[in-house]
Amino acid sequence: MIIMSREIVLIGRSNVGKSTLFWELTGTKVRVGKRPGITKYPFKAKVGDIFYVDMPGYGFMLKASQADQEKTKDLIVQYFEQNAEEIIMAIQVIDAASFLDIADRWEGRGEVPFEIELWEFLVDMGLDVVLAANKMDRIAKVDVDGALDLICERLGMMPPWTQWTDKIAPMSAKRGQIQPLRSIIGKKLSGKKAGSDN
Ligand SMILES: Nc1nc2c(ncn2[C@@H]2O[C@H](COP(=O)(O)OP(=O)(O)OP(=O)(O)O)[C@@H](O)[C@H]2O)c(=O)[nH]1
Ligand SMILES: [Mg+2]
Repeated sequence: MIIMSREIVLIGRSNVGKSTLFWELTGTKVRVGKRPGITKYPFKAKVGDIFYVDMPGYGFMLKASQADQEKTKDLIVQYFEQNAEEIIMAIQVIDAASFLDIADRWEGRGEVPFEIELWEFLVDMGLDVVLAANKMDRIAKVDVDGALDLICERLGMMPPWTQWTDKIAPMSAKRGQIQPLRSIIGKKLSGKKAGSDN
């Protein structure tokens, strides 16, 4: 019998806090930076029998050429295609405080925001995708539910977001406030063993 490794992959735009979250989840330090484009290669750490994978961020990068950005996109897509069988969950991390502005800007230019394209790509692959709505500390308390409703709607889920607490985990990785995500991961790991069908 082949025992496959099981992976939980962190993915998202540059500078949203993937590596900060990775540290919270695994206790493994990877470089965290004020500038985007800090993580260059998929980086793995094992917790129990699960590999967590920190991916490079896509999107705006200082000093990165258009070609480099395309390379990062390709790397991400390829990673998911080549490792689809091992990946039990994809955690798409966003900066909840700037997600809507960035999406509006892209749509204003007539483009599909890449964060939305990526979400749909992962869902279409049949992966279990969870949204880590990070940097919630930067959103005023009174605006939190409204912002999460809009984000959830943008990703094709019917608001209110509170219907989707198995898919959307508000958090502040920097402050170590990631309980909703821990609970989603916990449920996933207790409900499913390696090699099961879905
Ligand atoms: N305010 C706030 N800042 C955060 C939070 N999480 C991470 N950051 C900050 O965001 C910046 C980027 O964090 P990283 O973890 O390096 O982001 P990344 O997504 O791994 O970036 P790349 O590797 O470039 O793709 C750092 O300055 C972090 O301290 C958060 O919850 N709130
Ligand atoms: Mg990183």
